[in-house]
Amino acid sequence: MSRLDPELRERCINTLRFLAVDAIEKARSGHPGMAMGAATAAFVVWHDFLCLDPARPDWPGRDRFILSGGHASALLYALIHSAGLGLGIEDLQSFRQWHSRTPGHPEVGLTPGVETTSGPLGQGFANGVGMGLAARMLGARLGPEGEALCRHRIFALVSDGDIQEGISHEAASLAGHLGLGNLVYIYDSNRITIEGSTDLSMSEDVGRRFEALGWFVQRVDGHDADAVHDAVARACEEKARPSFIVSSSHIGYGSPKQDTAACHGEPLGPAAVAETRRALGWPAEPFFVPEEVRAVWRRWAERGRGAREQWERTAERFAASHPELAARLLAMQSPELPDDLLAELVAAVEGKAGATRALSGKVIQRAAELVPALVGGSADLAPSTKTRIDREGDAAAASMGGRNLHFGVREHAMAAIANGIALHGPFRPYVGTFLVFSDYMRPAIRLAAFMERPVTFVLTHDSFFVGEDGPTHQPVEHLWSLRLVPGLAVWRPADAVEVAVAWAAALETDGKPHVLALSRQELPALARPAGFDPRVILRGAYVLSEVDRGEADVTLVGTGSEVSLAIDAAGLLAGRGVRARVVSMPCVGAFLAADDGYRESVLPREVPTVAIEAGVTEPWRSLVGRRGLVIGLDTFGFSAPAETLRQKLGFTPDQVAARIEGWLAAARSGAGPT
Ligand SMILES: Cc1ncc(C[n+]2csc(CCOP(=O)(O)OP(=O)(O)O)c2C)c(N)n1
Ligand SMILES: [Mg+2]
Repeated sequence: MSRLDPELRERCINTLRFLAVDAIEKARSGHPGMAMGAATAAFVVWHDFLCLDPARPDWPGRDRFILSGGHASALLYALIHSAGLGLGIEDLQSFRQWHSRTPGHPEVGLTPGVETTSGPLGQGFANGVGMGLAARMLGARLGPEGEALCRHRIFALVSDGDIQEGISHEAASLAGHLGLGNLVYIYDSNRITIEGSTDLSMSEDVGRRFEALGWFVQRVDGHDADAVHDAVARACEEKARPSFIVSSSHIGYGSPKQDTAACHGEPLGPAAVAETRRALGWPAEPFFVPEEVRAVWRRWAERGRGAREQWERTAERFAASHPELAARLLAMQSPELPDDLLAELVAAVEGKAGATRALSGKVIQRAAELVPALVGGSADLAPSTKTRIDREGDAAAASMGGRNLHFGVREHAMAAIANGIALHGPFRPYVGTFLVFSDYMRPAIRLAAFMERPVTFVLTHDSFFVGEDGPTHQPVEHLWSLRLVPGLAVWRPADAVEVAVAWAAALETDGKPHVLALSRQELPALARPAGFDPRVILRGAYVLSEVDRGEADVTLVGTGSEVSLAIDAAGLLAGRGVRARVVSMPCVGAFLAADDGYRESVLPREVPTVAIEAGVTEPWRSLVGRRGLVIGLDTFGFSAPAETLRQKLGFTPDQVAARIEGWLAAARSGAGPT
């Protein structure tokens, strides 16, 4: 914590401002307004408080800084450059260009010093809550001495848009409830958004709202660096509540466009830039960094290095005095899993029939024993999603040692908080709700995929077989809609063995989120050939029952609850002289990624193919071909008992067999598909 001489400090702040402005001018694209208005607060947070070691940007004890209003990325890149975290001037000069490390919005993994991918407003806010939660949970596991290793803070700079988005309300409510005193959020309240003044759409007192949510709230002039410093210092002192600093600022500070939406999202233009330089007394040379400013940041980096070294000494002492706890910490930090994880999980449930949600619940118990980093919870649905770790307690304000999280009915925030937990490490989070409500989490699921974070989304009640709750609770388009997200593995297991393999895939794959779509209704345990290797399931699809090559009339592909239906229909077809192979396809994406030879062995081109899944049909065309048959549901569902729906919607073995028979006959007569 060290305050600079005011004149030098102003030069540091203006350096950030103009680096951002110049990057945006050169790119002819970007958002100068917030970058200029929030530069003071951002500088004070970084220089006076943020503890980082530029030589070790992944040091686990570092403070985290989140720019939730990711559109102000130029400001973050200017900070990262100044702080020596690994961006050169040439990176700032290629802002927003092809393959640059300075993309339009910050992307974690691409740019050193970027802690999360932000831009979809509100997400970064909620990620920070997940990071704060992870730090507290880790601290609680290390005992009073080890806890000192987890005292880092989560700083976030959030904008009007972040504050307006509902996800921030959810996340703030949970953070207040949990008393996450390690959060220090600065709200850049410039009262301008894209369409103009926030008066157009918002009239509440945001500070009072956060007070009501249990936050420690302060209000400052965001251009008074001393006031910002004092507020952040008080926020850092506050241990029991998250902190929220309403920092009133002027968007586009110092420019002729100050206080107007005109400077929100486009370059100022050369004339306005020149005028701003005159107004703030800044030299004309673009990308100018005064030597004394560089020296300030060098001293800052030294402080960070010292702090990191001290942390490492503490960690060593801790390891010596508490080898067991330290070993536990280490076990969590290295993503090492037991070699036989998959076999262990399979053994936990093999041969059992049941709803796949319930089988998943059993797998979770075993996984929790084998993977200490596994933590999870649901949006108030654990009794339905079966996501509770039975022998473990809760993570709550009073004690963060438990492994069960209660997110409340807050799916948006839950998913983004899980992303934050995964970003922070060392935990492997999972979250649960009904598949139909994945829509409430979709932005965060998408970001988990984009950020390549191993979050597991346990989504139960995966079809119209939900029954009486009716169409509002019956997913139809959701499976395919999730399969369309690049980099997201969507599993819909059919029985106990597939559930176990899906969980193993989720836990064994480090850089990928997984969806497990699970049934509410009971399903039988599938019969498999003797010597069947469950690892085959990892290929996404496999043959469950074969017919001699050249003899097959049709291949039936099922997923989840429709695999046993396919088997029953195949049995009926056999009685009518139709030889059907049956394929289970729990993960379409994994199957599509398999080699051609394997795919051909599972779905031979010359055999007509039928896909059966209780959901929309059209996307299955990519697998069954234009002339293939898809048995699914292209309307919303209905409120009625599941068995009635099975009949009415054509999902009995009889109905399925009859449709396939008719379709094959039509094909033979030339009237239909071949
Ligand atoms: C979820 C989401 N909706 C919309 C946008 C598009 N958008 C970018 S910035 C912004 C609002 C700008 O207001 P504010 O957050 O106050 O930023 P400032 O104008 O002060 O820079 C919007 C609507 C977005 N990035 N994310
Ligand atoms: Mg604003």
